[in-house]
Amino acid sequence: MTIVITAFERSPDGGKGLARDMRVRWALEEAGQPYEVRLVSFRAMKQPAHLALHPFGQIPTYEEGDLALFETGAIVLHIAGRQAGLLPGDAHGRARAITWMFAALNTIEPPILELANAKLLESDKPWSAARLPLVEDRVRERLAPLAARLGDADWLDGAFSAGDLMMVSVLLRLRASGILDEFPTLAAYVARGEARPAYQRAFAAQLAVNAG
Ligand SMILES: N[C@@H](CCC(=O)N[C@@H](CS)C(=O)NCC(=O)O)C(=O)O
Repeated sequence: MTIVITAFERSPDGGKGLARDMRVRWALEEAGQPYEVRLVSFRAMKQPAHLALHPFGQIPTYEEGDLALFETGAIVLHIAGRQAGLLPGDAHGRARAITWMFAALNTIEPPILELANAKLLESDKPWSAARLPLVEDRVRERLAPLAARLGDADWLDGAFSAGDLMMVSVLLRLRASGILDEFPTLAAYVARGEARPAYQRAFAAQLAVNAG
């Protein structure tokens, strides 16, 4: 059955891997699953046809036959659960990999999003300059224990898993801030993720949309 995901017709980052369809493309590439992409404009995302797929009018969505999903965590978990390679075979390893997916989305991503919002949406506010260092420190407070846990390992819990895919996807949005480079082992971890052939294929596909 054909898998169809949605992505930005015109991504704000020019298709450089920051829009969240990237993590779904990456998971599909890791799983060796072919997929098609339906591009949507910002206007179309808020129209009834797309809202029926995604109640919050966002991308990405995932359709496969009569199954329609939104939320990248749920989509990546669905993909990972059906193919070998993204989740360990043993039940405990699998549960730990899923825990890292939730940690990426619930613990690491929120302060990173807060930082992006502070820079993009609040820079003209009179209190912005005073608030920004506080927001940056909240990111560092999450990265320090993550770096401590990773130590000098390649991946968070043994072999590469959907937990690493999600963590790398979340962390790479930090690169432009310079904060990632304050944690060299995390910067190297992200680079390891980006070097994976499946990531490279997904990146090229996303870039091609915006280059056209
Ligand atoms: N929690 C959602 C977030 C989805 C999300 O924020 N998507 C962004 C693109 S990266 C979007 O559609 N932004 C446009 C908008 O919200 O209008 C997920 O992980 O899927």
